[in-house]
Amino acid sequence: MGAKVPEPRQNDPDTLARQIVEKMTYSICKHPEQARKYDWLRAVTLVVRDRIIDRWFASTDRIRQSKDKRVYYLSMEFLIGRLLRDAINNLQLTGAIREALKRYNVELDMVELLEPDAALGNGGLGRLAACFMESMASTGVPGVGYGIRYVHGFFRQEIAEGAQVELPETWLVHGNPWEFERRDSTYEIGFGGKVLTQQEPGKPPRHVWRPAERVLAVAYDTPIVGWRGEQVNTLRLWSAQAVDPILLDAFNSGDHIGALVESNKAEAITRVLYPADSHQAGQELRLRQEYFFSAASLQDIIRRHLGENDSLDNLADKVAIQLNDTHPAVSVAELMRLLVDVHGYEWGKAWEITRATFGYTNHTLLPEALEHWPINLFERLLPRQMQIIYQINADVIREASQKGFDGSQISAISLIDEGHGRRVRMGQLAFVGSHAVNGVSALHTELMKETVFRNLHDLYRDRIQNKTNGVTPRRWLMESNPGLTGLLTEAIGPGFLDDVEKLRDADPLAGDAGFRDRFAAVKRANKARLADVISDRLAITLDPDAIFDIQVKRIHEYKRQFLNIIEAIALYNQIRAHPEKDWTPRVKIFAGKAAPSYVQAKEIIHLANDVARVINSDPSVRDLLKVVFIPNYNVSLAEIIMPAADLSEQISTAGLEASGTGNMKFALNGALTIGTLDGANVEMLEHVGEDNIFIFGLKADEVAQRRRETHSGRSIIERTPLLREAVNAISTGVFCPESPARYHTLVSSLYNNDWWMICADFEAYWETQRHLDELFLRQDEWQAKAIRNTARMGWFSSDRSIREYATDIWHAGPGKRA
Ligand code: 26W
Repeated sequence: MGAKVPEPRQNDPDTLARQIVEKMTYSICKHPEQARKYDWLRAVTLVVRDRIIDRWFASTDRIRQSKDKRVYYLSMEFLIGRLLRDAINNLQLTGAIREALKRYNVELDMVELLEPDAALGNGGLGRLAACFMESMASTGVPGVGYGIRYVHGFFRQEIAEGAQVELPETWLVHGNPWEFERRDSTYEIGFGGKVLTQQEPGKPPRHVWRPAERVLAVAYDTPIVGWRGEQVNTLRLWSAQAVDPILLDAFNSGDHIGALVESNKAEAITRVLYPADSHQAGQELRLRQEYFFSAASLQDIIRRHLGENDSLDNLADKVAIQLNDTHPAVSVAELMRLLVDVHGYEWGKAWEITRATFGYTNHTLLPEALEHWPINLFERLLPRQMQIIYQINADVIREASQKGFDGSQISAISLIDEGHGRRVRMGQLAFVGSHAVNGVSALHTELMKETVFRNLHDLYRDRIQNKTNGVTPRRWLMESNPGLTGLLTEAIGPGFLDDVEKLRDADPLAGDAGFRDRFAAVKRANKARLADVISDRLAITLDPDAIFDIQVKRIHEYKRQFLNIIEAIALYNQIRAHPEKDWTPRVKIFAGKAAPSYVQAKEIIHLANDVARVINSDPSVRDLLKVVFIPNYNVSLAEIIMPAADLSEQISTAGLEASGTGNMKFALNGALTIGTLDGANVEMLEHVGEDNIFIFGLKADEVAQRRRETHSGRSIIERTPLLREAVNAISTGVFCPESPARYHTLVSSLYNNDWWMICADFEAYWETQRHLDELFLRQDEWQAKAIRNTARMGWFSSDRSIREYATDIWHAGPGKRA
């Protein structure tokens, strides 16, 4: 029976003000006069939440009654950030709540900033999942996100004497008003034990897994509000709990600590997010996390399906499951186990259902980031799933040999890597278990076909397709840049709020001097806002009229923050050597976290801070150059940074950045891009046009070629004075006189193999930067290009990405009603 849809609540400031005070009184138990700022946050959140709940019920009912196909997005990470502003914006309550709070002398912006970030992700992959959740709700796709409710999200970064220090993150300490615990959606998850095989004559053997350990998965639901509140979807995160919270026998015999061992072990599964996005951790706990959330999600999906359907025969008609990288890939084996062992399906039929249900998105080609698990660990933890993987593998290998694949091709296809102490290859498992496999930009998808999945692509020619990433324009334009949103609304009308591709209407305004001035004024205000944040946090004063040249993202060698720092040093040297020249004032801003175990990445952070200290305190620079490293980069900081950039650094070694999404956020907010032909930069070039983006350096095939030729940086350093002087300055301790050998390893990597092509690309990068210096002095031209970037970035909305997934992979969503 459908719940009655409640009367819409009044959204005028009077009603909102009254309700906020009501919450303050009866839910928080404070008199408004005694209320502290966190009480206001809570009261406003509760008022907004009530409105969301009404719509959430309505959406859930509508989807259930329509019997439409549902989409389940399985992801180890959801980097959602704050939710209040997103909810208020999408419900279009911003003005009314601001007004309501003013009556109590409270600023909405202040209140919004008190909310902790939900940092349940590392970087690109997790943030993409968050944009996709918002876009599914906004485009009317009935989507549920499944993930892990980490008690500690991504670590907090501090910089102490220039170096990264990791501190635990504790987003849940003050409670989380956005989540609802669902005790009635609790499942048992098994680990270890053995597999019993029952053989009846004339029948295939039956397998029963008897796990040695059991853990409970408890659901926590968070509403995800779509644009204009028309649909509210669910993000369901799993939390681990012990089946027996206290071992009574142990407790009664006086072993009070021992009585808690089991619950500690169980709860450890969802305690902390692994902070590495480039190296496989390879730890047992990580595999436990992966299986835990996959198995819980599948049980939940099947239970819901069987509540509405007679059998699992039509699972793939009603359910699409997207695997966000290989982290949930064990789901392929688990669904096979559920279908065959638990629901009695014949193997071939089960495989057909499984493949038709899953889709797999690949987000990286870096060999060190591809997941593979030692067979003995896998077998010990998941014995039945291991048997199933062997059987899937046998089928795949048989098919390949029948099609004439040779030994080396078959060993590349195999789900088992025989080379490195026998391992399960999760990429191969996800690939063969899915009907569609996608890359996240056009270039990345082509490289997938040529590299990691070359042989599987030969075997299954139609399986790989491209789905270029996108970002949600609600968070990354409307909410983070209200100034620009207001200006655009005045200039081209509000149509772009519903269809961001209508930003195109602003394109001709690049030729309108008045509009250029207003566009520049918005940018300047955003730069001043960022300068204030930097002044508060770091006591560094910035000139908002300098070029704000920004690189914010995870710190990784392939992303080449090191190249950017070397260029800063070369510029520093030139400014001092040629004080007579007309240098364009520039501020180089960095932010990002390094994986705690990634030594080189941490050295790069240290170097950025060392260089900043020396340059910023050198009077001979006369403020023509400043270098800033902002600690603790996260979603909320990104919301302040993206609108404040003149220049966006997207300078990865070509062929290595799968897509990038920061590149899109910057350009949407009117930054010009300096970048390589990598990831989605390639498509950004096609959309904004070559006059409006600044591409330099080796292309992906040239990088691959040079690597085959054992290219070295030494000869380039020796013949390039600018580079040589900069590198010498680092290696002689100019930036760290207290410890001159600090960057020895970093520098020798340049001389030896220059694996990341920093030396190879230095000159092209330097020249492009100097060209940009000149361009910035011609503000009319610069602003015209910036406007064209904003106007032409509409295609990079995650609404477009989601519509493509819905049409080509999921066969679900509006227009695809079953
Ligand atoms: C197993 C350790 C591990 C953890 C996370 C390996 C790899 C990952 C992620 C796949 C890394 C990641 O976030 N990749 C990024 O995904 C973004 C969204 O598609 C892309 O825009 C980035 O280019 C890509 O680096």
